[in-house]
Amino acid sequence: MRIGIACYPTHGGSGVVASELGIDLAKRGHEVHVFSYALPFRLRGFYENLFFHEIDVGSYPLFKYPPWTLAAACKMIEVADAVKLDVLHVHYAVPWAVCAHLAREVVSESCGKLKIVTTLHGTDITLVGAEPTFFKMTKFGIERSDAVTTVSNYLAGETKNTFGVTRQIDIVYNSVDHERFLPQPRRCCRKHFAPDGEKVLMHISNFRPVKNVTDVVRTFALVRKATPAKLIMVGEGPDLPAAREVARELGVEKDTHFLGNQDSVEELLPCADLFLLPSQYESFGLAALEAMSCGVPVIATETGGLGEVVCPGEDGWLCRVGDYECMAARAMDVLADEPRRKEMGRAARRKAELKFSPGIIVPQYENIYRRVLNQK
Ligand code: GMT
Repeated sequence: MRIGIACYPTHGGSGVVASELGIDLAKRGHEVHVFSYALPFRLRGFYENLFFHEIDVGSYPLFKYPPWTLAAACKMIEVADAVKLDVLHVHYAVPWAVCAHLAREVVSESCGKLKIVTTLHGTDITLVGAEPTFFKMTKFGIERSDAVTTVSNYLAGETKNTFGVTRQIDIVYNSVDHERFLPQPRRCCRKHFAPDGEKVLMHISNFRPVKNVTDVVRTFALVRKATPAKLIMVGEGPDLPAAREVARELGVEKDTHFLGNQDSVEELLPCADLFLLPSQYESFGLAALEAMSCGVPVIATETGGLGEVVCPGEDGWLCRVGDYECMAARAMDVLADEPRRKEMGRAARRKAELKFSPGIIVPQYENIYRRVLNQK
């Protein structure tokens, strides 16, 4: 098939899912065309059958706000016409689903009817799309797509409740490349961050308020009181200064490493003993899954779709949102019993391989593409 994929290029789950899917589809022999306004960071490198189309808005004195969504639709039209795209798979409803719809309306007859698949990732439904400004546009995008997928059962329910849609929604979980996200550290980062054998806790996110990053630091400060430990914070975003401030207030700044954005988190994750994800809301929790694939147990919050990823007592623990004391207590229990921690890590790894591998997830998308192509 000739498949277009549109996504955000920045450090965020939807762009990662879209990029990894594009690579996997190209490896499986499909011709893949990726649309974004910059090269998504997980797409760096050369892949046969995979093409990148940059959306360039240009500038004009009249435009205070250059119309990048129109530019996106124009790029989709240009490529769909040129290569005869079969399917356009957009990731994150706002504004991609509407851009795709516009492109389909304009695309020449010669292309046939371009099919649109929209994957909803989370805040496109719970925050951005639910906001009055975008509500009707988001609903329109969902209703006009030929297929809609969500990344968890939870998000499918939220979509139906929030937008009152009754259409079929397919649930396709996030996947992880378990051959790249491995339990063995490839570089000796553990020694670098924890030279005296301290325990290592890690968090990765884009530090938006929904990620509740200050609770990572609060959890760590309690753990640090009980045992020598280091915290590695990966990512950047609006709440980074607040996280630094809490680390300073609680006296753990010397034991906390803020690494900023990192492209190859698979090199860092295996150095961790535990992964912390105290989100206020999480539709799936791709970062947790990537940690699990590296054999790292996860302490997260009981919110959104995280319960579909982490099984309490088996490969991690879940606590109520905001209950960092619970997270710290769970973390200390796990860290105090190394054989048990390792067993949880093995269970996490097994789950990543058996339930969330690309070999299981990618064919689910292929089946959806085939289904929409066969629809009248
Ligand atoms: O925050 C978002 O909703 C956007 C998205 C992103 O681009 O960062 O993250 C979401 O999509 C991921 C991939 O499907 C999910 O694993 C994340 O749980 C989800 N984030 C949230 O729901 C907060």
